[in-house]
Amino acid sequence: MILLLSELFALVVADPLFTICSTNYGNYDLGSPFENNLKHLLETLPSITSSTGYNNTAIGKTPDKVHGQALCRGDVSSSACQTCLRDASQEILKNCTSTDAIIWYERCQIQYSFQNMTSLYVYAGKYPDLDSHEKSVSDPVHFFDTVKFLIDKLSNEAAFDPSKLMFATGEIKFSRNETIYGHVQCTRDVRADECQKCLTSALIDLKGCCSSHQGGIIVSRNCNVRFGLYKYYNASSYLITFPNPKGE
Ligand SMILES: *[C@@H]1O[C@H](CO)[C@@H](O)[C@H](O)[C@H]1NC(C)=O
Ligand SMILES: *[C@@H]1O[C@H](CO)[C@@H](O)[C@H](O)[C@H]1NC(C)=O
Ligand SMILES: *[C@@H]1O[C@H](CO)[C@@H](O)[C@H](O)[C@H]1NC(C)=O
Ligand SMILES: *[C@@H]1O[C@H](CO)[C@@H](O)[C@H](O)[C@H]1NC(C)=O
Ligand SMILES: CC(=O)N[C@H]1CO[C@H](CO)[C@@H](O)[C@@H]1O
Repeated sequence: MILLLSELFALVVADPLFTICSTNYGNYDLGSPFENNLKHLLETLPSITSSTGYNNTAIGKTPDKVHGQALCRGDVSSSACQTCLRDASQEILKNCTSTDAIIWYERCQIQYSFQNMTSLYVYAGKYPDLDSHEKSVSDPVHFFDTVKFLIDKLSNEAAFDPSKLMFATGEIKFSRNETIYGHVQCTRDVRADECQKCLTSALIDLKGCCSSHQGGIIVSRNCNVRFGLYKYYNASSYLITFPNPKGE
């Protein structure tokens, strides 16, 4: 059983959760200066990002300038971060020929664009396929109330506690034998209020896809949210207690 779970986990880790090759701005030409700048950028991002888990940079001159941004999940070691970003770089280059694209993995994400995305803030949540494979819960209303309580608390922490670098994990007891684990994260180029707004929208999407499931993930350009019944992250997290229902 343990082997099966870890095999499943390894599979999940290796595949992208979701890819968007934007169809809004056209494609770059093969062999063009844009493509060369993009390749250079994707080679650079993993090494400049892995020690802090976040970076953004730009390479080249307008109109061939390419902006890029990379983020690793906050609990991921610098070597695992680098490995994930290298895979992501290769995959996005292979998979997309658009001038704007983003790819999410379980442990990291990379985006690039012809435009500076630091000044763009747009929420567009996506449900990875993984979500549909989660089992159902027997008491969805109470279950999702508990998830919401956890994610709201973590969202406040990630957005407004600067020491967290926009990443928070936590766990909450649901029943005698079930604990819900969760994390939230924003890209560090957004303001605290934008981070919170992004996570609020993601929580609404999470309810839409996954409120009756044992786990769920929402990814978007500037923030990600996830919960599940097992501890999928690699950080110590503290137990959050749900307020006494009679006191509500
Ligand atoms: C991004 O990378 C550059 C070049 O290595 C480095 O000087 C900068 O401090 C990094 N930024 C962050 C936020 O880590
Ligand atoms: C998880 O933490 C352990 C101990 O700190 C570390 O050796 C390992 O590389 C980490 N795994 C990931 C995926 O970061
Ligand atoms: C992108 O926009 C941000 C915010 O407006 C700015 O601070 C940053 O310098 C810009 N980056 C580049 C490479 O132009
Ligand atoms: C917890 O216990 C309930 C009822 O005893 C059972 O249906 C459920 O599968 C258990 N959950 C886990 C995660 O073991
Ligand atoms: C060119 C290419 O491989 N495109 C694929 C990129 O990934 C998305 C999402 O997995 C697919 O829908 C595309 O067909």
